Amino acid sequence: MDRRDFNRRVLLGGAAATSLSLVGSETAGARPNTAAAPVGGQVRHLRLYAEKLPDGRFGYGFEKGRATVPGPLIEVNEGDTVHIEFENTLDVAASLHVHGLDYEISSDGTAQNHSDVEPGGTRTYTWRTHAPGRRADGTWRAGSAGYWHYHDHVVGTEHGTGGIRKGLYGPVIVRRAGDVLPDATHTIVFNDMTINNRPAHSGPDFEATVGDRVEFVMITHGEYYHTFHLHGHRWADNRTGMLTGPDDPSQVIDNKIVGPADSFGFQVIAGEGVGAGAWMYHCHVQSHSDMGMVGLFLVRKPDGTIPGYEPHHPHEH
Ligand SMILES: [Cu+2]
Repeated sequence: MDRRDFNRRVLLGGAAATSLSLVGSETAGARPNTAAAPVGGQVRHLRLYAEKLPDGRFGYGFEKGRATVPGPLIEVNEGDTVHIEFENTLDVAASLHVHGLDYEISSDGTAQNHSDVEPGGTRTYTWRTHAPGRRADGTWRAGSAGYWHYHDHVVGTEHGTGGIRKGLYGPVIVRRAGDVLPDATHTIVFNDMTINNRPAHSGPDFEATVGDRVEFVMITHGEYYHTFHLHGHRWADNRTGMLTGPDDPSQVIDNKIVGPADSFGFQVIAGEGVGAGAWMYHCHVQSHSDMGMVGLFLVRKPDGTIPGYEPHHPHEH
């Protein structure tokens, strides 16, 4: 997702997001590395559709006929409330179930409590978020900020096993006021033995220019445990993927074990200290990478070239 899509995505959040979209446009051309998430508290309205794609996959989309796998990024700030008017255009019941955010049982997205949606039906799901703070009993309550995700919970089985398998999943980012905003955000989902339900050895590949601040949201679904590895770049194993300062004890890593329904995210400066290149990311379980769980982080020089890179031909492996 590039900055243009970022603005579009933010605008989809409604009028409440205007100030954030202005940040993006005002800094276009300059590097918006220091753009930061605002204080939350907005009420946003989204529409989301579940659709069957021409190739048989299922996807979520903000507009009819525009569903994707993974579904679109839903990005909010701590304190925001999101009302999602969900329309199910599939010929089977489907739903929307989110991880990490606050929702009442009526927005759980399960058949058990009748919060799923029949074919052709519509339902509004409400997600709330909160900033961290001290409880009345003195203990500390975590805020909602984090890299989370949503998925179907009813297609195929009462756990949405068939819906997830076909592609009904997507990313959610809840930002804390002051969090650094990236130039671009990309979503990588290890789902069974695929990445984003794509054929083996076919990416997805993501492009950037040296110096871009690039954010990755990494989600896992399906039957297997994997390890996520990115070449040439590292991140901190904490909420944001960034160290808060010289004394932050978070471990810095370039490889992380992940299992079904896990999610995490991080930002890197493309090519920092290492330069342009076709940097692999892949599952590091050897048989999995050999079977095609691999894609490229294509980091270009300012002149647009990528040293040593010859575009690969996905089906000739
Ligand atoms: Cu794997």
